[in-house]
Parts: sequence; C-alpha cells; structure tokens
Amino acid sequence: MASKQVLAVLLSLATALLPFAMTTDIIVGDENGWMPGFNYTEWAASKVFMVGDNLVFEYSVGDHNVIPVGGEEFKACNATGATKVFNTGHDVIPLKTTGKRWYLCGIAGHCQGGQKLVINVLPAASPAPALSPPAQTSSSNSIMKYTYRMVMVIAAVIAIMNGR
Ligand SMILES: *[C@@H]1O[C@H](CO)[C@@H](O)[C@H](O)[C@H]1NC(C)=O
Ligand SMILES: *[C@@H]1O[C@H](CO)[C@@H](O)[C@H](O)[C@H]1NC(C)=O
Ligand SMILES: [Cu+2]
Repeated sequence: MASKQVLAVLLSLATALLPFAMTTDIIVGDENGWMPGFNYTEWAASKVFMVGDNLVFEYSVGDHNVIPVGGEEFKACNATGATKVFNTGHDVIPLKTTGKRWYLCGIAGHCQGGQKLVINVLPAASPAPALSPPAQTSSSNSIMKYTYRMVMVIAAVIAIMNGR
C-alpha cells in the first residue's frame, strides 16, 4: 500500500475510536483559575479544546463572573449586549460545537486587565492534534490527548500488521 493510503487508513481507524475518548474538564488557567493579570491567550495556546470537553471556570463567588460574548465584543471588552452570565464560582461550560468561543469577566476593569479567554473548539474526532506534538510540555491536557491518540494509532498499526 502507498504510504498515503496507509496513513489514511490509520487516521480513519484512530478517529473512529476518538468519539469514545474521555470527556476532559479543562480548568481555565489551571491552578491560577479565572482572574485578571493572567495571559489566557498564552495559556490556551498550550491546550487542545474539543467538542465534548468541559470548560471549568474557578473563582471566588462575587469576585468575578463569566460572560460568553462575540468576537467584536471580546476585542472591545464589551459585555453590555450579553444575555448569559455565569457566576457560581465553579462554572462548567460544555463545549458542544466546533469553532471559536469568547469569554470575558464582566466586573469593571477585569477584562481590560486580561481576564478574557478565546478558544477554538476542534471536532471530537479531529486527527489534527495527532499529527503535531503538543505545543508546550507543561500542558498535561495536550499530552494526555496526544498520548491517547498515539496509542490509538499504534493499535491500528498492530491490527493492520496482523492482517485484521
Ligand atoms: C499574551 O501572550 C500572547 C502570546 O504569547 C502575546 O502575544 C500577548 O501579547 C500577551 N498579552 C499580554 C497582555 O501580555
Ligand atoms: C457593545 O456591544 C453592543 C452590542 O453587543 C453594541 O450595541 C454597543 O454599541 C457596544 N458598545 C461599544 C462601546 O462598543
Ligand atoms: Cu473578574
């Protein structure tokens, strides 16, 4: 078989199994939680967000909140038109569809102080992350997903070599 065909077979096998992958709770900011003065853009660059994952915002009740907004509102730190506000201190937001999501804190000055998060949600079965190593070794989330996919690919290789 040509190597491209082999790759295609491996990817489809691996991705076929991915919908059964575990849901990951992704704690926004990791141990820093949800606060101003933290670079969530940099943080998000070391993560993989996939349909089926949960975003979890952790903070002291009353100190912050979480408001989903659009891209323009995100840029302008403008939540005046927002319809939904999360404020439990432990907000679990399921990522149900692919594409960009924008969140900011609506407490005065916090968004301007960096308390804003934009992510790109990948399909649950996306093979893309399997082809490139995790961006940063500090991300247990990426390493976990990367390792999981590599195990799937290796299992597929073994299955093919056994003629199954
Ligand atoms: C956050 O990090 C990104 C990527 O490293 C960088 O481009 C950006 O300027 C940083 N933002 C702030 C406010 O420091
Ligand atoms: C904030 O966003 C709303 C719509 O969501 C818009 O009507 C308003 O003009 C915006 N305000 C500023 C200052 O950009
Ligand atoms: Cu805040």
